[in-house]
Amino acid sequence: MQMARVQQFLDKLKEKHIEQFVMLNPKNITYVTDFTGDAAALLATPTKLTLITDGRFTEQAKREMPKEVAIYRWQKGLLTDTIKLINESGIDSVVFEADQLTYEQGRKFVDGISADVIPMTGLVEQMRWVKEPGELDNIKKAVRVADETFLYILGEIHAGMSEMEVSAKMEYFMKTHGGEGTSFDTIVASGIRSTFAHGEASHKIIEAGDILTIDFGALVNGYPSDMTRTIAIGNVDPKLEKAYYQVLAAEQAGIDAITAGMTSRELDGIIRDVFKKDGVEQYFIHGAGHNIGLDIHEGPYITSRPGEGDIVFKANMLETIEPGLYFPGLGGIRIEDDVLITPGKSEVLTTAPRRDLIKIPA
Ligand SMILES: [Mn+2]
Repeated sequence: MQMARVQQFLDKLKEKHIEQFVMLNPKNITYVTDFTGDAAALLATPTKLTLITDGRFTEQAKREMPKEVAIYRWQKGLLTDTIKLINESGIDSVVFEADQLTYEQGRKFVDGISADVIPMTGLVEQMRWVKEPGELDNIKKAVRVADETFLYILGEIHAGMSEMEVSAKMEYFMKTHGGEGTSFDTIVASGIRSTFAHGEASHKIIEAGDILTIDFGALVNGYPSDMTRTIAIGNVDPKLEKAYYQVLAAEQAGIDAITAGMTSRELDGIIRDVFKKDGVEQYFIHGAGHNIGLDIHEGPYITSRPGEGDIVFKANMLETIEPGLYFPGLGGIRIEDDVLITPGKSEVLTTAPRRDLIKIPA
């Protein structure tokens, strides 16, 4: 299967008339070659692929990559040897992933190469947008682990426990139930901390009357899931309880609408309109969702931003839909599910309960 991915990439180089391409984004390198280490560069011409890396990774690279990809162990430094190989190849122009280098590295790279140097971003990233069956299998497994983790943690959470204990228990569960890690540091934000849309677990003690947002995911074969649930510890402020159902309605509107052929902007509008009708749109302070793949956040994003908003969704993209409302000084609500786009009615992969605000007896 992986040789097909290599071929797809080489075809892309031919189609774009790229003489030589320097891949520096580790996830892009994983996508094309299956190599999962970091600290590497992939030098590609339409007929030859060379992975440049160091002694820590040569054995791993041999095992992971198709044998058609040559391995070059650098002597002086990753960037220095990459520049040397480019200069020795005698080509006239080289395209490189410009968003992967610091200013200093970029200057060294451009100054050191005798051929024309052309910065480019997004070529491989866009190849990654639509998921292949093997990728979808991994994401579905990662979603299943996250679903099980949520049901498990519901039985564990109680007032008096710290956010950190909740996240530690969840992460232990994920790693012992089919996950190899977490998609990102687990967010457990209780009470007033739930207004931090990305409040990673702290040592705060969860108390009766807290609203609690949990945003997490499991990693399976390098692919993540991403889910958010908000629950209550006993009775919470009625404004928050009301907001739960407003967020749920906005999310459901997005889930019902998302389909292949629609633009990101259209979907963004449908989700935001639910909040506008209720007059609460100013409390929705982040994006409405994103594609997931080797990176937890990938394009296309659900957005009305110029350019990005015009992107048309395709079947087998995997978008999260994750509206939220955050009231300063009070608390925040977010609900997030992973949705597989199809030409018809899209498929919600996550199954953890969300129809009613779950209240843990305090
Ligand atoms: Mn997300």
